[in-house]
Amino acid sequence: MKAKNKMTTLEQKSKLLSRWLRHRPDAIGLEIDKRGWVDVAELLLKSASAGVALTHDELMQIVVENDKQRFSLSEDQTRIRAAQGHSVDVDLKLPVKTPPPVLFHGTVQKFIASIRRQGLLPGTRRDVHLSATKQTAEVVGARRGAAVVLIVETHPLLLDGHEFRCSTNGVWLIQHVPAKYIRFPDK
Ligand code: HQG
Repeated sequence: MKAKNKMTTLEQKSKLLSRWLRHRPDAIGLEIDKRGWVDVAELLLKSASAGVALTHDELMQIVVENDKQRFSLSEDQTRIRAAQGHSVDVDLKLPVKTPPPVLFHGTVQKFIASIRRQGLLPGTRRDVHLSATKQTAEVVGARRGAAVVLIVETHPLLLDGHEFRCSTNGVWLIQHVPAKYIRFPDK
């Protein structure tokens, strides 16, 4: 890591932040609390120790300019957390929220047979991620190949007691979407 230090761009630092705050705080010995918060001063120190020179100004720039607003600061700005996408065991305590009638999930064809059997599962993350717009779901799916967009009607899920939460950056989160609630594209 040290040798690459000079090459670490802001975008690379932002990706490292996602990794540390969502998946691998242990990679640089960071303490993450149950709500996903990490102390900003500790983050800067541990990042430097790991060979990634991240200044306070750079961190603030990443938080403000991140294309998906992936990071949130505490009110007093002393702590930072990822807005969603965690695989580490955290509970962000996001309030339950009523979603719009239809949400979207972007995926790829190779997962469809399994999703038809098991519904949408969170995999390694804490929650299944759903998008408010078809366009966003297309972008999410396209990370893995030709996007397939599934439609989730939320009303029947709400009637059956399923809970939705919405991250501060607008990603809809749910524990599981059984297959019967999913509309698959016609084939
Ligand atoms: C699939 C990015 C087989 C699911 C994005 C997806 C998003 C199943 C993959 C955020 C399945 C999980 C999350 C089942 C679900 N059988 N495959 N039963 N149920 N899948 O990355 O939703 O840039 O954990 O369709 O923009 O792709 O990181 O979730 O393809 O908002 O901020 O299993 O990550 O945001 O993949 O993406 P992921 P996702 P960031």
